Amino acid sequence: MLEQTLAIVKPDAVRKKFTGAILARYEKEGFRIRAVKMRHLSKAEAEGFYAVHRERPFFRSLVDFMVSGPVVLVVLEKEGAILAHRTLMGATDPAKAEKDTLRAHFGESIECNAVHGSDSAETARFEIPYFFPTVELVG
Ligand code: YYY
Ligand code: MG
Repeated sequence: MLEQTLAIVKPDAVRKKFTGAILARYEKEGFRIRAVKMRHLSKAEAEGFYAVHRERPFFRSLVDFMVSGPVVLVVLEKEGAILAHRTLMGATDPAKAEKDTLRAHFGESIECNAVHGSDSAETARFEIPYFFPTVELVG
């Protein structure tokens, strides 16, 4: 099934100029980039985006990190995009991420792990419109 997923190039990867390499990898792996924009998230936006984690011990630090610099927000499309992107990202902790995954290549720590990806169809249905009103999805 043709699916869409939300990807975020996180502030650590943008700072290190990995945006181009990450977007190139998406195209190489057969994803179609349906929308892309660079934004510096507000604290409220980052808190709302990660609301499912608000009781977790890492929540404050995660929000501070996500607003520490610009991010690149991307809607990717492909057959089975959600799982395919999670596989391409690798484990949350870059030290445990499978070889040749984005987090293995570009992540530096469990917090500064280079990329975000929706983890289910339900999550994608929340995350995509959170940053992209339908009208911005072109092509
Ligand atoms: O979906 P994924 O990003 O792989 O991990 P989540 O468990 O949803 O956590 C979201 C985000 O929180 C993770 O990418 C980094 C951060 N985080 C953390 O800083 N420390 C942890 N122990 C777990 C997650
Ligand atoms: Mg997650």
